[in-house]
Amino acid sequence: MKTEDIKIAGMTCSHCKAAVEKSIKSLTGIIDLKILLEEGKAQVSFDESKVSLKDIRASIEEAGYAVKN
Ligand SMILES: [Cu+2]
Repeated sequence: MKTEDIKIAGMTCSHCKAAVEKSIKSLTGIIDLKILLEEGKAQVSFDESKVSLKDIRASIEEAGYAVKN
């Protein structure tokens, strides 16, 4: 298992938070997810054999938000 902090631009309200959450959680292999709205980041724990950081970044972008790292 790996845990990464991903910085996300453009999340301004609970709706944004929910959209990002839903998108990341739709991936297989996500073990734990915390979205910190005020800090503009997501703390994601995932199974590296099932999903990559690249996939997670892509899912955030699909939800309409930019990944900063
Ligand atoms: Cu919003």
